[in-house]
Amino acid sequence: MGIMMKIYDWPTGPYPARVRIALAEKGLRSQVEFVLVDLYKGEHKKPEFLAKNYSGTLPVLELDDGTFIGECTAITEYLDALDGAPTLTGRTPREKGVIHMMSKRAELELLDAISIYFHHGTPGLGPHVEIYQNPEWGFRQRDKALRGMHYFDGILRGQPFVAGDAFTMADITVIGGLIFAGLVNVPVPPECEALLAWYAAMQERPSVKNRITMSEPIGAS
Ligand code: GTS
Repeated sequence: MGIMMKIYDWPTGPYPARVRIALAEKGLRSQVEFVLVDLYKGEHKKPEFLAKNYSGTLPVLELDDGTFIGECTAITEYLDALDGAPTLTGRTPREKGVIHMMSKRAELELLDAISIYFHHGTPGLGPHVEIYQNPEWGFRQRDKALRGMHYFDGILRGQPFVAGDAFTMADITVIGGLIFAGLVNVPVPPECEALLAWYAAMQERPSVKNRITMSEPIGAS
């Protein structure tokens, strides 16, 4: 018995991956039902979905009281707070501040930049969904993401995780960025050795490794 939540999601998507990883880290998989929203059909831009999330993006969490929570950061904060023992978003004011900063920085400098590259510098989700594209903006954002990779490499040369000594939401956000970078063929530059080593270790974490298959019915083999 537990709270039943719905997550509107796209199983292989980099942003949905962030919430899938958080769910697994918190042991909440059994309390969630995944609802597929087809990005390539533009289902996330239809009025029915926009009523759930004005921004027209995935993932979205629906609580059993009908509340919708969009934004990976907000969803992760909610999930992490549920058991009263936060592990991903910080316990002390200092931890919370640093983790939030580094996660936001991972969005601004890496994940969101790669996402803009995908939507503007590549065919993205196709002509039905990408109604405005600005390739120059897209390529600039790809360059920004490459600079971001160097920034996080520098961080990881000095500490084991993105926000310090422990795995947190900030690591999950960088993982999302590198998943997206992999999908759009923007590899981590080979000189970013610390980032590459960290990412190799992250990919061995069960929450990261099993994130796509986790939406299969529990007990399915
Ligand atoms: N700021 C949002 C968040 O953090 O939740 C961004 C979410 C986002 O961009 N999600 C992607 C999306 O809905 C999903 S995926 O690309 O990772 O699968 N993209 C569709 C679109 O048209 O922007």
